[in-house]
Amino acid sequence: MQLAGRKILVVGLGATGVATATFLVKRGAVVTATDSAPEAELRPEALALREKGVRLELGGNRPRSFETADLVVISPGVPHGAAPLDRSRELGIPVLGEVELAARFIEQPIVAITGTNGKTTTTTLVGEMLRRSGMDVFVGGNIGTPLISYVDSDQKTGVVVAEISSFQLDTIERFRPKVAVLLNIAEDHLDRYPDLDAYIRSKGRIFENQGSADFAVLNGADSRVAELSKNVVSQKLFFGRAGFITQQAGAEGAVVTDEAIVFNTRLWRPEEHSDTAKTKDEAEAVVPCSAIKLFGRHNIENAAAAALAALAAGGRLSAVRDTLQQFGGLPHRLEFVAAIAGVRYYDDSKATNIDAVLRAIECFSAPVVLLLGGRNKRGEFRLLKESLRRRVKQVVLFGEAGDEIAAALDGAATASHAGSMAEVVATASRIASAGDVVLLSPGCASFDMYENYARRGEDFRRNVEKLERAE
Ligand code: UMA
Repeated sequence: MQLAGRKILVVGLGATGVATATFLVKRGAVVTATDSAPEAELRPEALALREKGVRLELGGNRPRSFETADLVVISPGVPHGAAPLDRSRELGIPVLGEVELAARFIEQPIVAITGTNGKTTTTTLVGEMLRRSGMDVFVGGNIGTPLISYVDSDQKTGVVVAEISSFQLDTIERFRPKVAVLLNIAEDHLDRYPDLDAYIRSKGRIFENQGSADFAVLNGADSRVAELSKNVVSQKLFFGRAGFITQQAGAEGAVVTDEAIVFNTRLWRPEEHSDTAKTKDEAEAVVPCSAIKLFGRHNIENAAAAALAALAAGGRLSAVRDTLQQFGGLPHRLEFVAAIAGVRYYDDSKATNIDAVLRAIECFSAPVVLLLGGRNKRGEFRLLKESLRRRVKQVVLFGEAGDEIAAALDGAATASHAGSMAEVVATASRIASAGDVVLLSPGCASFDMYENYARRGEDFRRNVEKLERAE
């Protein structure tokens, strides 16, 4: 792809825009970068682009820049249907996302992971499984480091493992992962998509450029994913919970039972360890749940998907097993914080949609005091009612959406309201008794009170630790 001398407009100056503009200007493009936020709100790295020769247009978009560029590259946070972008398209100016741009320069096989929940955990697992298999791996994308930074670094790894969001899929054209994983689809981001179908279509795009030599790892127990799988032409590997998985007869993949992941795939390659197979499980393609360190049933499903993806990408069985045995999870995802007076506190701040909250509640057999709230992404809180009645002792509501959630729950659980996180934690600790679980699984975005979900989780931890010290 020719970049030198081309007039390229970069839209959005967060992590993606900064990395994209840096890459393009180094390759000789004439780069203008624009952000709707004013200068005072941008990070120093964005402003430092001026010294690299990038023209900045801040605090709004100049329509003319969208009409005169040779190419427009947008960040995932910029809605791809925004008016100035439509104008560029009308004029025949290509509009690409950063992932599409990066992928055009990546020759290595890409393992791409998408889904509403579990993307980051699964991406991390796949990266680790391949690393332990002796492969040189780059892990990036929605997980944090933009793919374009990998291209820019001139680093050449054997494989690229990328977490890919629906926002990033909205602006692909030729992006073709060697292995594409779709973990699940639940209601999310309805503040950005016109309806759920549009979000589902976006997720399905991860497979659209694959061919018969590629692999698709699909959740066969998720009806939306199963439906999308009908149009997938690559080699399908299904995973999912026993009793729910609906796959074609003879389909390859992995079934998750209460006790284990049972694999049924030629990728298991028993010959790899036939001389060294120490246990019956190894010979029989079974990984017992007791050999998986991650907590929660949904994580066993993520583990199954990660194992299939890693094997499809050439990973070794022993590395898959070792990783599952040793990887205990990521911060702010059902992360154990402390046990105080017999009450266990968990930080699941990353749960920003209803499905993630349901998954979290299901992980505990003990009564749960659930902390819900933040900025609603048009989530349907009434869908929590049944689970709340069965498992939740009380809810503590906070943030912008507190009242709205109370109305949607309609008395399904006793609710208290609190303001700051300090009040939320203090209220929860008064309600909980020994044996209970206090679970921050807010079902909302954090932006009403925090910069991001991580800051919210850290504030929760700080307040729980204060409580611990006061004991
Ligand atoms: N902006 C505009 N015009 C707009 C909208 C935004 O100029 O219409 C500007 C904002 O003022 C801001 C910049 O764009 O300065 C932000 O761009 P961005 O939102 O794309 O943020 P980045 O920092 O580039 O981070 C993005 C992903 N963010 C989003 O998708 C919202 C990061 O995922 C990702 O790690 C990073 O690229 C690298 O690939 C975060 C995320 O929340 C973790 N993702 C969502 C999720 O996981 O649910 C999809």
